[in-house]
Amino acid sequence: MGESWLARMAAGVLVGVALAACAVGGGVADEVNLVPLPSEVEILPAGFALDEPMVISAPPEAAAVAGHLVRAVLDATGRRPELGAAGAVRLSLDAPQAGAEGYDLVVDPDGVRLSAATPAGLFWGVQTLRQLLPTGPGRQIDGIRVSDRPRFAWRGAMLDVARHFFAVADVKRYIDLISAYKLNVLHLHLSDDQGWRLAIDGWPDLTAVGGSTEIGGGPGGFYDADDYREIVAYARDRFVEIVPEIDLPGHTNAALASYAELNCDGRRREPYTGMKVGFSALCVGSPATDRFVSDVVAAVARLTPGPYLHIGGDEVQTLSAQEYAAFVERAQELVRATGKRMVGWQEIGKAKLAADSITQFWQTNDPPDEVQQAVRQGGKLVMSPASRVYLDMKYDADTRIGLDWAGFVEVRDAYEWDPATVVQGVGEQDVLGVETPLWTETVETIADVEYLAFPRLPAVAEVAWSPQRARSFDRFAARLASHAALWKRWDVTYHRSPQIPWAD
Ligand code: IFG
Repeated sequence: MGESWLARMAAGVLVGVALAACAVGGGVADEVNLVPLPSEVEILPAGFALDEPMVISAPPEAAAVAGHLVRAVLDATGRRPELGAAGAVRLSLDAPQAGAEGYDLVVDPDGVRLSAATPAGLFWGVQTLRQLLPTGPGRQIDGIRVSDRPRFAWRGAMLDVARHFFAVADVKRYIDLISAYKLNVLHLHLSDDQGWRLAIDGWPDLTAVGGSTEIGGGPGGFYDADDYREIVAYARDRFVEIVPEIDLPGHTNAALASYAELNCDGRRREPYTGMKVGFSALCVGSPATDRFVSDVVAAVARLTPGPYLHIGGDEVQTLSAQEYAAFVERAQELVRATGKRMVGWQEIGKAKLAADSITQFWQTNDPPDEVQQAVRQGGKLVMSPASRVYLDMKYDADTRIGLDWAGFVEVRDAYEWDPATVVQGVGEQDVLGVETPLWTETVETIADVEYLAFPRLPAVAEVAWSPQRARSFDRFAARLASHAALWKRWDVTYHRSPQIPWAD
């Protein structure tokens, strides 16, 4: 047994240790600047040269995903790949072991092979590939093998288009950015005290009056049915599900200012463009209110192909516990009659919930009784702890925009938590996923949205996608540092957090 045999054995042991390390945190997976961190990464000795025109082949069911890859390669390298039958870049749907959203990716001198069980899995694999592509022409994609599956099914962002209205183009831009980090839900907060943003057949003043205001007195705006369908289609083309929220029975001044009959005293309210919360509520129990809620739920359900309809339920300070619970239970009945699953902010835990209803945890300044009540009723949770993932929280005292009622939230705060242990009595099996809300009281432009979302949204995306045991902030920060180059190419406005060792 020569010296070389022993050396080879030692090398083999080292590689084995490295692979084991990456499975339990640190090591190989962290050497590649991928966010979210994949389940398994192996560095291969040789990569795929991009010196001749790239040809991509894909089955018909993956044609749309192949189109996204074409645009990604063009964006990165400046050269447009072709689609063909026998390409060196091959997408395939022959990996049933990848599950609903997983994928397997191999890059070596023979080319790029991306396989999944579903087009969604291929699309998430393409988002990983985007982060591996060299910038500029004529270089190579380094050799790698990735096998990746998400931890949670619901990986969401919420955009409040009620406090300040955001046009369809801005919403599409946000969908581009959240899907690049494998988020698959965009929750749109479509109504509040300051604005009603979705046209509802039979209730034209909701948008004619309720849609004409916003915080600060701007012109507001709203989506008609075609606008909303355009947003839904754009999102679904990127495997993002739109979850519409009509906030009820509180946060309803825009509706109360639109229709007198929704007010118990029969008088329309004045439009409100301030920032207070909790003061408004529908006249629950009245026939007019029941007809209103029934029409709105039916209209939103008809426009939404996805399985979820969010009815809000937060911060109702002017109803009794009984009135509130009765309203939530009626709204739940109306939502389920459309075939959708009801989602609501954590306060709905005080009502009787159907087992398929979903409760969204948010309020970290109060004890989590409502959340524990929801879990005791068999409900699943979406975790949005304000002190961790509310993107409208300031980074620090100097942040130009944002609020601070849940404290300052820097990128480390958004990263260093576990959805399965953050609330007593709530474990992994109770958690459907994670969602990062961005409330827009102080946020007026898409650049403001991007500034608050980056770098914290990629941090939350890793919490939602990656294995908990493999996550550490310092290694995440080192990986994320190189993404500034991506954000520069994508023209993303972002916060140069001192917690990230930016590469440039
Ligand atoms: N809480 C309110 C939001 C918004 C937020 C701002 C929830 C569920 C404070 N409700 O968060 O309407 O005002 O950070």
